Amino acid sequence: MDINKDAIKNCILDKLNYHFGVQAIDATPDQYYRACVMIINEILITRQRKFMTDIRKTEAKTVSYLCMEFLLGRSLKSSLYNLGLLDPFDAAINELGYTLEEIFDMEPDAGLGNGGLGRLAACFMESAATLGYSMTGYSILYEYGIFKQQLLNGWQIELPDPWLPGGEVWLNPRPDEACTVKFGGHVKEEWNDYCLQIDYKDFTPVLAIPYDIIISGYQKGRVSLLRLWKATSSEFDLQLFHQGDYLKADEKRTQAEMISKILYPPDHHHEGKRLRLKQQYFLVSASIQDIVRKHLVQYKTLKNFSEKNAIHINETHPALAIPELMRIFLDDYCYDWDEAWNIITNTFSFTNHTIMREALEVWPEELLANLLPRIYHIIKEIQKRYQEALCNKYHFTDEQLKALAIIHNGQIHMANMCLHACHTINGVSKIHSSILQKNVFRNYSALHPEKFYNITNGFNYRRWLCQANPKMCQFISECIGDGFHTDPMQLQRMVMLQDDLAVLNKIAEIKRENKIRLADYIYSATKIKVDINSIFDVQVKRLHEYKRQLLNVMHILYLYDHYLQHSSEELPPRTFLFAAKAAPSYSMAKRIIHLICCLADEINSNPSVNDKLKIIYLEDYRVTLAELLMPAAEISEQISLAGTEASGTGNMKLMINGAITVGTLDGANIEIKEAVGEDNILLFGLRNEEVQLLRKVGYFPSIYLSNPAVRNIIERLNSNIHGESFHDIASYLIGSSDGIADPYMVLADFDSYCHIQKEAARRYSEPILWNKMSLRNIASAGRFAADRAIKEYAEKIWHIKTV
Ligand code: DL6
Repeated sequence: MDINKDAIKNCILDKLNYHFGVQAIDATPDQYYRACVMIINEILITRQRKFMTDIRKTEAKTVSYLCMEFLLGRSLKSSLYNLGLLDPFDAAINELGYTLEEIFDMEPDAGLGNGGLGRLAACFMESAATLGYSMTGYSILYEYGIFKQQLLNGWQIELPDPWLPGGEVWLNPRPDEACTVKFGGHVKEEWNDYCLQIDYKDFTPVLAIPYDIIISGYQKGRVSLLRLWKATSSEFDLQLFHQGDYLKADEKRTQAEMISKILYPPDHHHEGKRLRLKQQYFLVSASIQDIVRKHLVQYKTLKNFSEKNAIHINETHPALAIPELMRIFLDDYCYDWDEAWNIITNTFSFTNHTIMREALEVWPEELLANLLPRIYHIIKEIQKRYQEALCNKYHFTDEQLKALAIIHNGQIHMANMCLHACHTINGVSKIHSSILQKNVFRNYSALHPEKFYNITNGFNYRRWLCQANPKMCQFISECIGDGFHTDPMQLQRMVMLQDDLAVLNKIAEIKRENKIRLADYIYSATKIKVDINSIFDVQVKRLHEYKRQLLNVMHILYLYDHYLQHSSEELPPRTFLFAAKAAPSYSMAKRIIHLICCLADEINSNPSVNDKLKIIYLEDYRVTLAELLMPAAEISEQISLAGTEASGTGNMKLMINGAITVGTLDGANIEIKEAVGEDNILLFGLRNEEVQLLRKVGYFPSIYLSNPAVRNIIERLNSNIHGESFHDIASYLIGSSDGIADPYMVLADFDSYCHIQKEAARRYSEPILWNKMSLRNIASAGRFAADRAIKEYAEKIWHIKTV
């Protein structure tokens, strides 16, 4: 097809006619959106076939990326961009009476993820396609993505997020490739002709149906495949139905479909825990069966399985993929244990994305044994052989053995299984990888240091700069040419222009336009007018104690007090922007949201300060909102306690859009500092070693009450913020009488944070200096491209080549 404006217009008219039965004049924007997606999808399907043929012909090794989350956001704009079709679609849609922006707004965000982990997975899919690696992502087709957040009187309310009406047009169902996942029941093992026969009875079958989303690479026609599994059951009890028990007649299907109902069901109760385990096994069993099936179609043998397949376990959630592949080799293909284990250990790799203990998953032995009896047997056997090998080889103490054990104290430790079975283990920034080796996984890394790598995260800059900030992208192209679209390191050439005033002014002008765009949105969402001349100071990320939104709040309280007392002092006005969701059962995080909202109400309604200070809490933080926020941000708040944030990728996206990081030496901030140089980042706070030392000697936050500013803030929290007392947060910060003190040491970093914020204000008052810093940040962001990260995974971990 010749893809020009007229051809596209005709295709749209055809889709409207044949799929929706309407003429152009009667079609709604939603129907136009769907028609456009159908056309793109057809192009992508053709490309996928072609790419698959190339992969098959070259017998290229494929990576399967198993992850509970893929936070895609919207896909229409990015697909058009990568296919080079934005302009002809824009022209065609304009002739039909709409703008492309109006059509883009019809698309719901595919919120199939929580935050960093899921967004990283989505970025990786695009990079792999752009670079021409064969990559399939596997996850679950959640009917509801992460909840929609509403703020009601400053309290977070969670509402369901039904993304499928509107999102389903991207899905290509492949029912012919469905498979069955088995839960519960009883297993009997028998040896028969030297082969272990497994008699698995009374299990509950769940049907896994694949739905594919095709993700386009930039130019060159290559794609990645994201295969999402929907759970269902074909069992229907006609007798019960005839008897009038309609609900029971369809109960098996309802039960099965619960598995793909929502992302991360709350697990603070037994049923929630069980459902999460079901989800994890459902994902890995369906995916591993699929990988094995595809392999056999092409190679007819499993002997070369690990030469042709890399399987990546992203965070511990998909760790059951290890015993599941063992199960298939042993039970379905009669492999002996050692042969199967050898293939397994050459196939799997594992990335850890957080050092928060709660994310290192542990399952009660009894739960796993009941729900997945055969998998439990296999895990026990893995554990038995592992412990024997450890005891034969090393003289370990019981403590050391315990630390490495896969099963211990009635619990199954998924991270330990990953360490043992995977050929490589990596963290996602230099500091995080080093903490994994020296601390979290120190016992294992002492045995196998050669397995550990670092691959610092990356992000899809074609989305977060080129598409989200098109004017900046256009301007960069005018300055250095457009080679940076495929070679991000070329951004560095911008440094040559750092003393060119016209360039600096243009960067400031684009930032201002982006601020106006955001201010319009803020006004439409909140009816609050923000000052375009104020510093847009942005903290957008999940709400978690370790990310220390509370430190930001303390500084705002400090400034507020300062302005009340020295109203004439000349500091640039500031707009503090927050956006964050709290996990539904995380009460402290919800309380912090409430505090920020109360403080916002108080400050925004106080005429004596609100020309200097504003706080905006934007509800329902999601990819589409981030795409509006990042290009308008001037200060990027990356203020986690050193040693707690694995990497962060928001820090990278803000940097490439010219925001200056105010940050601790944590996660990828450290590498951002290396990239931009100390003069172009505003660092503060304790270093990781100092945090560890303070922890060792004991953190006694009440000593910081000797600082009058801290005392004032604590008094303020205890007494009244917009009519409410936050004494619980005050005692959390200074440590309560029962000895529980803020583990993330907010008060310890408060002074140095205020100091660096003053410095930020000072530099902002010198526009040339500020704009130069901004340019240096844009220019130095190339090394954080996901393209670089994916190349490193491909070379160091997966050993795959471009097709
Ligand atoms: O690696 C991606 C991203 C990091 O940038 C963040 O620093 C880290 O917090 C995040 N981790 C998770 C953990 N998810 N679980 N479970 O999202 O990963």
